[in-house]
Amino acid sequence: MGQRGSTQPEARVLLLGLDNAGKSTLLYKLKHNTVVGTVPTIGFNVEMLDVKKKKKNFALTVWDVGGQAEMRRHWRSFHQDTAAIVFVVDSADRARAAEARRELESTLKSEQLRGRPLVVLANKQDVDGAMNVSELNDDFNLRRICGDREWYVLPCSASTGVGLPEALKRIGHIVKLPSESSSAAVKENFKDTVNYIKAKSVRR
Ligand SMILES: Nc1nc2c(ncn2[C@@H]2O[C@H](COP(=O)(O)OP(=O)(O)OP(=O)(O)O)[C@@H](O)[C@H]2O)c(=O)[nH]1
Ligand SMILES: [Mg+2]
Repeated sequence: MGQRGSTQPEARVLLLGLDNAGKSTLLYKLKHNTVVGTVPTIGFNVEMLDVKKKKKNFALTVWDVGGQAEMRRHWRSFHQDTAAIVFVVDSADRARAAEARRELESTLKSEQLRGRPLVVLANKQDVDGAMNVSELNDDFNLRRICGDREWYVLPCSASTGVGLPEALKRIGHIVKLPSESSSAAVKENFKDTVNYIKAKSVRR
């Protein structure tokens, strides 16, 4: 049963990114379609968003965790039960792109996030000179750091709202609902077993 006492399925999404990337602005724009003045998040914000998948309604519980350096140490406490990761990048801040990439790369190494789908949002596209999606893709070397998980990079502006409907739709598509995750877990177990058998037979 969902947190709200309904039988509507729910999936948990983790919103991460450096401080000032625009995570909280994005969350409240999605929730209330308005730009609220934000302060750096100390701790986290959590909101539920209603989305549709295959004509069914479900709820995304979105956890927006503060991105300041001292907050990043706590990100791993939020990894458990995450159905999808959304990593927000300030595309206008080229000077911090390497720092953002390092944080994403280290996050993706988490065992609890293994195989979880990822959406990278190239935020602040309204700012002149912002990195576009293909620059970000190359700069972050996403193909390498994402491995075999499902991943996408999408442009957006949390301030203007451009790209947000597409981003939400994509997140809704990639999230595995509890019923779907159990079949994904079965497939994952199957893959592990096959790899184990292969490794054993090579050794002989
Ligand atoms: N121009 C522009 N500014 C944005 C955009 N999104 C967010 N901002 C601004 O960026 C600043 C930081 O936004 P936040 O949403 O507080 O950033 P955050 O990622 O939640 O930061 P932490 O809570 O410290 O991790 C604010 O001044 C926002 O108004 C955007 O798409 N375009
Ligand atoms: Mg914030």
